[in-house]
Amino acid sequence: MKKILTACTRDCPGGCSIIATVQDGKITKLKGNPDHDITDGFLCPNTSKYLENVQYNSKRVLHPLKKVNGAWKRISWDEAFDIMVSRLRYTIKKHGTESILYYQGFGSRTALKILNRRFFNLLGGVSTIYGTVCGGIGQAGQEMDLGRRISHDHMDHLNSRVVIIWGRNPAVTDIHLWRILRKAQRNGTKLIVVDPIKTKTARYADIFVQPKPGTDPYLAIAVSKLILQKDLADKDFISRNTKNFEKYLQIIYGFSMEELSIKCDVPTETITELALTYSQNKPSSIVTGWGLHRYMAGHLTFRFLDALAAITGNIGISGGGVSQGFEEFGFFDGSYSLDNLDKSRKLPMPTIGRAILKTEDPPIKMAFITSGNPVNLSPNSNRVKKAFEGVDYVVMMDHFLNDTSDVADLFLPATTFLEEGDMLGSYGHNWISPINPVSPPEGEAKSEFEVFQTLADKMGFGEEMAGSTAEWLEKIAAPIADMGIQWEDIKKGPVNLVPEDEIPYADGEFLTESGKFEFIDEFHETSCYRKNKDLEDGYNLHLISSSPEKWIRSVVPETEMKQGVLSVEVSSKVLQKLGMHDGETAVLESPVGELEVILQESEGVRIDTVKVQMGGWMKYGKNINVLTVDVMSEAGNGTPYYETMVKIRKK
Ligand SMILES: Nc1nc2c(c(=O)[nH]1)N[C@H]1C(S)=C(S)[C@@H](COP(=O)(O)OP(=O)(O)OC[C@H]3O[C@@H](n4cnc5c(=O)[nH]c(N)nc54)[C@H](O)[C@@H]3O)O[C@H]1N2
Ligand SMILES: Nc1nc2c(c(=O)[nH]1)N[C@H]1C(S)=C(S)[C@@H](COP(=O)(O)OP(=O)(O)OC[C@H]3O[C@@H](n4cnc5c(=O)[nH]c(N)nc54)[C@H](O)[C@@H]3O)O[C@H]1N2
Ligand SMILES: [Mo]
Repeated sequence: MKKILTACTRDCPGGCSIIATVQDGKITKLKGNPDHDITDGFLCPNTSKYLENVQYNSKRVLHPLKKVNGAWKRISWDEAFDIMVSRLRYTIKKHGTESILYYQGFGSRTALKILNRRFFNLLGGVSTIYGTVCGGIGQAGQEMDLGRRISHDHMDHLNSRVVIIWGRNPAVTDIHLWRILRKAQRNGTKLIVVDPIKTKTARYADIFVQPKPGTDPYLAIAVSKLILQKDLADKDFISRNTKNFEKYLQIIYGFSMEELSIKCDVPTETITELALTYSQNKPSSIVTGWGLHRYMAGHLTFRFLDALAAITGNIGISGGGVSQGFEEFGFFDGSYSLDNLDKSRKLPMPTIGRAILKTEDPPIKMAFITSGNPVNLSPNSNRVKKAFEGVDYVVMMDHFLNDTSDVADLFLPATTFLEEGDMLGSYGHNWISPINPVSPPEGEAKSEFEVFQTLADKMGFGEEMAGSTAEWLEKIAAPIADMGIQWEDIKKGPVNLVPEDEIPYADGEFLTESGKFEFIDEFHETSCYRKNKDLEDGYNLHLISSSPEKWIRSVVPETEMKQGVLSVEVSSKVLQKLGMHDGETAVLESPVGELEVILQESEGVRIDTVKVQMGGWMKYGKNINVLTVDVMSEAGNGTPYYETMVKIRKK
């Protein structure tokens, strides 16, 4: 029996350090590493089941496959490489390198993935993607106020007297953060949850606030206005550290309390309770989630939350802050991607379907997709599917034949993190963890690193990609070595690269042009995607499609995917109005698509909202993204999934 230290590379802020047990060549157990403050010796229910759901799942593909007359046929790696090389050569000769699209998803974000883009840049600069289907919108907002998004270490929330969990559901999506927040609560910290849905997290809240979706800017303005009116603001902080305060005041005094309360549909008593609790129990922190990013003008929510923290002097102090996410590649030398050569054309990730369809000179003729399931998870899935169907040749690398494989021509079996050597940063904290191979690859699976190295060899620029994993990781980790931690040390165990007690902006030096905290100084109320038109057309319910508890995004084991239709949670009042009942099959319709669903009565959902789980597969009729609208956010090149309005009709 052997125990090997490694890390979980799944798309989750946890970035857990893992101890894997191997017995007779088989991995028998995954356990959380106790020597990691955040992982704290335990794993989420998802990764605890990784061995049966992914690693040894009978549906995992372990050999290259080629599509022949619509059916997958097993081929050898030699044949797979021959196909890729001849396709690449032909496509480049006929249409130029930019007719090739490289789409890198979020299924695994490890250090070596930087080299995938190196391959495509060396190839001559293909089309790649910009923007994001995940965060981005919030970063843009916080950069305007603070210069850079820097979050407090999770451990610092233990120093808060109040934590507002705003648009996040850590009880489901980040149980390691959740455990820390619950510990704070047991020590006397008040937990406030702001979410249009009464989530699992909300059920533990001391105060739960349930605004109308997408109206958080108004709620934040209302709370700030009350704090200022009651003279509870931190005047010192405002005068010493901020810019644009007068203009900000003009914005917030442009609304009456009643007007704001109506806009966000939160009673003034609740706004008062929120304002008093937050401002009178300093230090107070705001922990924001991805639910806030998924709106056209989501950056404004972040700007008004930053402003709320600034007027109360909750910035730059322990237990304060407006925390969001961390930079998973922030400590690595990303220049090895050669993206800085900027030779490539970029297509927008949030509207990838539309972009592929309209791109000319040259059009997209070949696509490579790694660690992503764009046909399932990009908005307006039907359009994305049609777009990839129109591409002559699609190569994908994954573990499973998911919705994207329906549009692929060649499938390459990827190794899992348990079969690879690599290094992991996290978007949920500042720890770096080693990834060590726990067992040899199952079947003929190969790592992305090996595939792109081999392909580079065959395309004639092998020496530019040559080197062992250790050699590349050492190069990529050079910025960490400059901090005094060598790659050899990282191999031994996880390290936190920013001390827990290092508080963002404690020195009052902001990274903005003025060096001060810059309040939002202009606010236009037009930032809603065609909502008025949607309402006229009878689409009167907000569609919130949030993270599933049992799975990570679309990584649902097909062995578990039940036939049947997607459940939609609706309020009993909506059912009454429609003359429909719990358990009834209905049609959910949006301006871009429709889906047969089963209605599930839920008191946790507002009367203007419906809630579903994302990640269900299209081929099982369960993909909610056939309804979501594909538009680009106003700032941050993000994806406003939750701007989609829907209606329910009888089947
Ligand atoms: N189990 C599990 N864990 C995951 C994932 C998974 O698929 N499964 N996915 C991972 C990924 S990729 C990410 S990005 C993170 C996301 O982590 P979270 O941000 O915690 O999760 P979400 O479910 O995306 O949405 C957060 C909450 O925002 C709320 N919300 C929606 N609209 C609004 C609004 O207008 N105002 C407010 N105040 N709240 C709103 C939703 O109701 C939801 O409860 O989770 C990661 N962790
Ligand atoms: N309606 C709706 N849609 C959403 C969201 C929402 O809230 N609502 N949230 C969005 C968010 S936050 C995100 S992050 C995106 C996620 O979008 P994607 O990144 O496209 O989605 P995943 O389901 O995580 O797909 C990752 C794929 O990578 C594969 N994979 C995992 N590990 C590896 C590996 O090591 N190598 C290779 N080659 N493949 C691997 C998995 O099997 C899976 O098929 O979805 C977005 N889509
Ligand atoms: Mo995400």
